[in-house]
Amino acid sequence: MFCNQCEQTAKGIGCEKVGVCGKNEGVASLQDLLTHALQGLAIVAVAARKVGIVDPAVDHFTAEATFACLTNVDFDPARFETWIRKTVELRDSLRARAEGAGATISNDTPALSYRPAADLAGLEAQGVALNFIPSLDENEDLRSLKQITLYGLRGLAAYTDHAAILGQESDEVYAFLQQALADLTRNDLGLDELVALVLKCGEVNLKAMELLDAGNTGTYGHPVPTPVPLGHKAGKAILVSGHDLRDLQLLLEQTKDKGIFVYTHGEMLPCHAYPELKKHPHFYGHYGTAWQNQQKEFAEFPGAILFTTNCIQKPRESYQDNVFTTGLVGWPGLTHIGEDKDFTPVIERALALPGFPNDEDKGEVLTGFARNTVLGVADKVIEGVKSGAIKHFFLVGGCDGAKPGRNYYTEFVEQVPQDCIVLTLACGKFRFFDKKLGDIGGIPRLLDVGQCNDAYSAIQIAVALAGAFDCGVNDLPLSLILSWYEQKAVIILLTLLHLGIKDIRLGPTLPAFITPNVLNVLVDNFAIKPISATPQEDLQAILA
Ligand code: FS2
Ligand code: SF4
Repeated sequence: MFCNQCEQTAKGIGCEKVGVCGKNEGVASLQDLLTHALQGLAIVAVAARKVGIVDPAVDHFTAEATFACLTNVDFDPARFETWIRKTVELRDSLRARAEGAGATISNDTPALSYRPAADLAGLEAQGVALNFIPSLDENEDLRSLKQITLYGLRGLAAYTDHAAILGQESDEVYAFLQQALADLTRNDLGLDELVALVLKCGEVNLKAMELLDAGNTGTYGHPVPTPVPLGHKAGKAILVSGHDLRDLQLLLEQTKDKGIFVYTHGEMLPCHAYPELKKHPHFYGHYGTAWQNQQKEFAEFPGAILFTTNCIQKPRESYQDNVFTTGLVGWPGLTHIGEDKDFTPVIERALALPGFPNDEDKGEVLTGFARNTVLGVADKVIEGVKSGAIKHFFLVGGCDGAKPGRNYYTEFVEQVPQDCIVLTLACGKFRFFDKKLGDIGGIPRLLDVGQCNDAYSAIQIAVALAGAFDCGVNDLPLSLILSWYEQKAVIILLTLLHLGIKDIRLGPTLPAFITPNVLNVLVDNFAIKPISATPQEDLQAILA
């Protein structure tokens, strides 16, 4: 296996024997094989589009299966086998229809003629034989750009799938996903064309995130400022992790009047701010911090745990019977709740477990500062900047992870001067989410915009402020201090680059899949920079 798609990749180079995330060689090979098969399906889908055939089932399947290869989503070999076989079935049936309508599709890439082996061991051997990442391109800079594209596509597919679940889809997004997957099989694309493809990923992702924002706010209302308890109530308990709002909604409906309190974990925290979710009286509080602490935190949770998306880690024996998965997330041996979303097994498990013995007050945190709320007080914000009461905004957000260097983000927020405001989003916020930073003229100094899935909201805030000050986003007193871990962070970064946003500081380390030459392109065009050794250095440079 060779995988270097995430920030925790072994030795900062690549996972070659087993993933630091827990992915074994078999699953890594199956993910490579699935991606290869999806490229064959994508080439056929592109050809089919040209003769007027668009298949919504193929489109949504492509997004789902691409998302399944994102870090920490699915570790279950059996499901990858199902996806690989289905990909080839869809490819062959769509091909027959497209050719029947006049399309010409040659067999000039192995992805088009690929035939799955008879069993799982055979599939894994096929995946190993692909040598997928090294074979993307002989030239390491072109390979680097193809990897950025592929990982960006996995992030794009995640947002596309989330939006589709809430009924928001766009043919433009699906068509691009397929075209880009197909383009990655080509060996005639040069540096400039691949840089353009990378930026196009960012552009299309803006559309995907807009759709997701429309899905979330259209279904559940605009988030409103909401205090969220960090303690618990006496009683049975279910913890919901991941990112999926619909799963949470359905679970809240199915647990009504059952004497169970529902808690959020990790990226689900901002769900407390949606009117259509917060209206449930048994939707109580937030438990725990970011994904990388789950093995310790889940062991201490006295109820059932539902994982709706990434980031799952190997469940410890002490709590594995309490953990359930749904949607694309999976771990072999755990009970998976299927498309019927019947959460009865989760509820029964919660009722069988002890729950919390007593009420405990551990304070609260504020969430709900998505675009509607922040822009609702835009006049106050603008006045604060004009009067000098607000000197600067910092967007400190992105993914959390296990590296000790991530303390940088905690210290950064602690050291932000009193006349500055911190906007945050995604699970990186757990480095400082419970800090009491006070307010400036009634505007809290720490504003939680939402999940990584809500990056669109943060972009809209920046764009609206730039409009109000009649300047570009780069001219605002705003700096982006981002942390990355997986491929949703990659695609958000590409969207920011597409928007021409400069001077982004990125950490804790730069991606292993970016070569020095490709980094030079990014530095020259976008002045992107790694975070410094200490927050003091960066704060001084920014505020000078
Ligand atoms: Fe955090 Fe993990 Fe949200 Fe990422 S919970 S790192 O995949 O999606 O941010
Ligand atoms: Fe390694 Fe990350 Fe790939 Fe897992 S996803 S195998 S940790 S690079």
